[in-house]
Amino acid sequence: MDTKVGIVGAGPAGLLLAHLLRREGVDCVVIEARSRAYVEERVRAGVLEQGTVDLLRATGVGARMDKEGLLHDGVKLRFQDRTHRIDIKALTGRAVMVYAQHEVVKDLIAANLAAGVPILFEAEVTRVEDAAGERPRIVYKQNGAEATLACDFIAGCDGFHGRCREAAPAGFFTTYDRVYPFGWLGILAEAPPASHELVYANHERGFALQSMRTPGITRAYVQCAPDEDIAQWPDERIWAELKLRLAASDGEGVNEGRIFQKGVTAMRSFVTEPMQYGRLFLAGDSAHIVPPTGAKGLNLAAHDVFVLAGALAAFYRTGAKAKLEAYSDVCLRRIWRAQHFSWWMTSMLHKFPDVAPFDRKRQFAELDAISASEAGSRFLAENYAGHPFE
Ligand code: RFL
Ligand code: PHB
Repeated sequence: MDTKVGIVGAGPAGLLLAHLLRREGVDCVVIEARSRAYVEERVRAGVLEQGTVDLLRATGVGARMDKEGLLHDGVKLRFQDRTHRIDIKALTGRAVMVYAQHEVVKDLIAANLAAGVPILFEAEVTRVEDAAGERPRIVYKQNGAEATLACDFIAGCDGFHGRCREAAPAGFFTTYDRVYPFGWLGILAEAPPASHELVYANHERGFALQSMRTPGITRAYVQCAPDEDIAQWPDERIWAELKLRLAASDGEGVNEGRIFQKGVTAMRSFVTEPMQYGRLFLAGDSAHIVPPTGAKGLNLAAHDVFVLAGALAAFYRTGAKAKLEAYSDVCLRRIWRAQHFSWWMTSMLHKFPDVAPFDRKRQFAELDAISASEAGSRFLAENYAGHPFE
């Protein structure tokens, strides 16, 4: 089998890239290790930046998002028994959309299949061959048999644990990373969110976040150990902790309901440079990870493939390689700004183990400064809503 662009991974990065390439008339094939049902139900992100929303709308996959998603003009910071609302709309003219990542994935799978883009599910890529040559190959296993897809280009959209990065010789990529000494225990519950906007809380017992999926479903997280044993967290303990950490005399409290999903996520920052090796281009989590406090991961993946699709389309139209050669630099500038923002939000809002009293006081002073300063609040709002796609 052969194609122009072989895409490894049917997460948001791979599926959106396929969708954008198909619209440009560039043939591609997507190869995904998991089943369609698995990727369509995988619970992850929930907040789309303005730029991501605009891109989905402009390319014809925004209809269900506009119907079912929740537009948010602000977010709340809660600390030392008070709440400060960041008015994103007033400060930036922009907004964010609460719409689950797996709903975006469903919409993109449906659009790709309807347009005839092949997506091979339950096909695990075992290696990429000759990435630096003219005709690289993706080797994968499906139904117990090995098969090969020859391509002009390969897009490594296979997430943090994917295989594509290994296609470059050892030492080719430089990686930068930081592992945080905590994780998030996340839940989904049948309960209307007590606050209609997201609440990020820095509490003596640790960080907590109240988010949502629909007007009837609360998404919430509590800071925990990175390797937390979920068995130690019966539902009553989760609700008790959320109530304590999200409490404030000017707050809305927490609404309880049946918890139907629980999971623990470790937190890290990670960047691979450059994001290209020969004819292999990395995009999304395969190239970079951010801690979720800034809600940036999915949005960075969308921006990467927006740039990559434009560069590949230009190549097939005119043969010009300049945009492909600039791919890594264009993406990395936004990625590092998002790395800084995600690190900053994470550092400001979590309780670090064994934190010195001085640093705890400094954290609250920082939250106070951001809240009291229009410039400070605007900096947070601009980054949260996201800068326009270049
Ligand atoms: P994905 O989604 O991991 O998809 C990679 C796909 O590649 C497949 N794969 C392979 N396929 C074939 N052969 C192989 N050898 C393969 N190896 C892997 C995998 O099965 C998978 O389908 O990466 P992608 O597309 O780059 O998308 C990135 C996003 O998923 C991620 O950045 C976000 O979920 C991060 N994130 C958030 N991002 C936001 O923008 N806003 C948020 O509010 C937000 N909240 C979050 C988050 C991530 C979280 N977790 C669970 C890490 C909240 C959480 C709790
Ligand atoms: C979510 O709703 O899952 C969510 C929201 C905001 C974040 C991270 C996750 O920063």
